Amino acid sequence: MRVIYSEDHKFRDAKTELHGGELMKPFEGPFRAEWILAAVKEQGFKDVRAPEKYDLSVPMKLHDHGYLNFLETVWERWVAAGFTTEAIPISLPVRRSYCARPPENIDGLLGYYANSVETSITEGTYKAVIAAKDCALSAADHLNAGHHFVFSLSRPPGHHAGIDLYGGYCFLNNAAIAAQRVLDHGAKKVAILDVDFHHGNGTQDVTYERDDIFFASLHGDPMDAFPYFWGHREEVGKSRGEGFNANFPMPRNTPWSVYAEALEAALKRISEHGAEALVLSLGVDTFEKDPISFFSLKTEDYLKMGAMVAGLGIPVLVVMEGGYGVPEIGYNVANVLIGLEQ
Ligand code: Q9C
Ligand code: ZN
Repeated sequence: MRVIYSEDHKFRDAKTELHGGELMKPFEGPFRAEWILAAVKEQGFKDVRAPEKYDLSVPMKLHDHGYLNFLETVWERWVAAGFTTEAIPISLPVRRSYCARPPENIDGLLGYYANSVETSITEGTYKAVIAAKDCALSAADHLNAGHHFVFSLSRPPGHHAGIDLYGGYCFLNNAAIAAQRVLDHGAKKVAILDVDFHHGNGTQDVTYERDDIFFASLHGDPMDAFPYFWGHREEVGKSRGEGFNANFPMPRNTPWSVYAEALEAALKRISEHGAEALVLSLGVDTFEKDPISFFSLKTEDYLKMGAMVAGLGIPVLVVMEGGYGVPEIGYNVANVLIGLEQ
């Protein structure tokens, strides 16, 4: 298993996250990638490589071009408006508002492109976002070159990033970008399986009307869990994408025995789709000790998760999503990789 990793993730190091009515130290920070890198190396995954550099041509196939320009320029525009703190939106388009065009004012623009407001934007954010995208694309190129398993050990994560939306610690949809690269190399059908605790609303947004990318997400029931407004079972895709989206919401304290049944069902759907390759959006915030989530998976369960996914018998590109707070996140990730290779 090749690991793709860029030090540039460290440029995403926000000081603030709006949480419980206060600005706190963010759950998503550089320490996560450092813990994960140390654990996967310790567990024997020593082939760690830096990504190649890529332009925005693949992201431009998935994301809105105005949104990409916003990500690139938001910090300078925020500073030009006289602000010195991290950028947080205060006004968002909601039910019955007209968001037909992005406002010119930076304050309005932040809200226009946000799907939630805990994700403060900082000076270095864009640089790290670009590096994460490069990790995903490099990993895809390794898969395209014939490697059966590749791990993009990147941050910030991507699965909450929609066509023209950031939030949930995400900016560019790294998993969908990797899937697109595999399609561009000649695959006709791929799948993205999202096992992060949170519904992959961004990935669902980006793939919802497509029949070449099957998307399945296993997550905390949106009645009770972020992102709240996506992830119900009845969301099955639209127009030519109808039938190519599958959501598996689950309740509090879901243990491995229940989770494994949903995973089995999702894998069956992916097989039926005829996917030639899989992008695994791997969040380990399903762990029992995760500080912001409510499933009850244990460290050894991640071995079984990897083995079940490997049972598909197709190449797997693992993209890092969430998993917070505790050093075990590194061992949980390593266990998925070990399980895949068994
Ligand atoms: N204040 C990912 O796992 N809000 N994103 C949680 C804590 C946002 C999670 C509540 C959670 C985003 C990639
Ligand atoms: Zn998550």
